[in-house]
Amino acid sequence: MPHLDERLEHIYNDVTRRNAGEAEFHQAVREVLESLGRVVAKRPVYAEDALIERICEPERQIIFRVPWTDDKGKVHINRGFRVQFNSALGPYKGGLRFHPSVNVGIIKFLGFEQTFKNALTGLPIGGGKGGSDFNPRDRSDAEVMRFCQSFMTELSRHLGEYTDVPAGDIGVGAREIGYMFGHYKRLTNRYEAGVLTGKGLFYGGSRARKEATGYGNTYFVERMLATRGHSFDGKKVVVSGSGNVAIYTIEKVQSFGGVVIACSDSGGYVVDENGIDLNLVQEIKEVRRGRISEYARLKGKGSHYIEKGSIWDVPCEVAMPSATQNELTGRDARTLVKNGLIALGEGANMPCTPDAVKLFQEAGILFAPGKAANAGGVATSALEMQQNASRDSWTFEQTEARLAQIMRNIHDDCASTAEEYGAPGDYVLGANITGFVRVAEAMRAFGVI
Ligand code: NDP
Ligand code: 2IT
Repeated sequence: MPHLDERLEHIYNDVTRRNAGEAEFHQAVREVLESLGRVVAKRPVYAEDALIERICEPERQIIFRVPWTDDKGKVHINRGFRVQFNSALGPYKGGLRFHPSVNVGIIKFLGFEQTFKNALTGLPIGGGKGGSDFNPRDRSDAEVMRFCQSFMTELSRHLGEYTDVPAGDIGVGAREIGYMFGHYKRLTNRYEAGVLTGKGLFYGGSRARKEATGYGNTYFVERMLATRGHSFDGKKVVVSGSGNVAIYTIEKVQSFGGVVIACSDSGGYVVDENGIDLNLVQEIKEVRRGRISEYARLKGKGSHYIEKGSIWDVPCEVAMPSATQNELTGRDARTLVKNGLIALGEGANMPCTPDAVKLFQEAGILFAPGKAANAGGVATSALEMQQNASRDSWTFEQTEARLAQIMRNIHDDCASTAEEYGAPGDYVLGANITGFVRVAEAMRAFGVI
């Protein structure tokens, strides 16, 4: 592991000791601390008053029981989480993840990342994350509804448009947000549209929110490619996952002339040398909630499905991991570099392991970290909050134009910070320092809180 500045080493040791066993949280904190060495060297004031220690400690962590009844009348218990990480810049803001792997360490890593990501958007939102170890796969709509209602019965006590504003993440899309918003409204007897984002367009949702994360990552990578005179046009692109982020990444990359040749789900990956047929992916995954393995069977000629295995074995010039954390390892990075990778944009949160990131950077690959590259989703959530607060509704074009501008700004802010701190082209350093300084300055203004 790279060396930590001696002023920061004890912070990392304390985080690992006080959050024992939370490997993903340790990983996310470590990466930020590695970037902050240059900050405390240049501006020692940031090492004072336990400022960094406070930023590494969530403001509040809520864990609760979620009982619900399945269609056969059997009672199940899941665990619900909301980690309200940092509210220096605005109400806690961040998604809810429903996946069997969810635990407090995963929610904490996501909340920590979210704090810096949200700061990078330049919009007034703090950082938070939540979710449950509930598995929505193969559950009926009625079961998902009962689960969401039970989850919201407890979570509602902790939310509010000025307090904490959740949205979707893995396993939480428009269906779940609808059930949760309906239940919140009933419990509180308030039509508080700005309490959740990712809502349906008929009841306060924003146009382009659904598309925003994938579009945003594509805008970011396009601008990053341009720094070396490249574009998506004609490039072979691999996008992992086939959920919300992956689908709208594929759409935007294709519109920029890129050829997306593979996508995946947790069962395996599909390769289509003619370019992935997005309508078919949407039909299988969004409409039928099926498995990506069906793609090759339905498409036939030119496509094939590989069960398990690594999608990163597929040669490409641009990689856009959009499934989950640590899905791309050091081995995968070596393969990608050997196969001629030029650029990578993290659509998922922390999809590349630390050794993979190091390999990419040493090989001179353009590498966009998730907290910058996937910030378009939460940025558009903040635009949804703006529309709700002003009781307005913008056109798709208006909203997408704002999103594109925000992504350009994030790219340029990260690039100029990296340069200022003596590491041109290092978007990891640029993102971590830019996000950190914005949160740190607000916290310093508030005194010791
Ligand atoms: P979805 O639930 O819509 O899709 C998730 C996709 O990733 C599915 O294809 C799923 O496969 C796959 N996947 C999930 N877990 C695993 C796993 N353990 N191993 C392999 N594949 C897995 O989620 P999103 O598209 O919303 O989220 C994807 C990533 O993007 C996450 O890291 C999320 O935190 C991040 N993100 C999401 C934003 C948003 O606005 N939604 C914003 C910013 C980041 P399967 O169908 O088999 O489960
Ligand atoms: O990881 C993320 O940024 C999200 N899941 C979106 C959060 C949001 O509040 O829109």
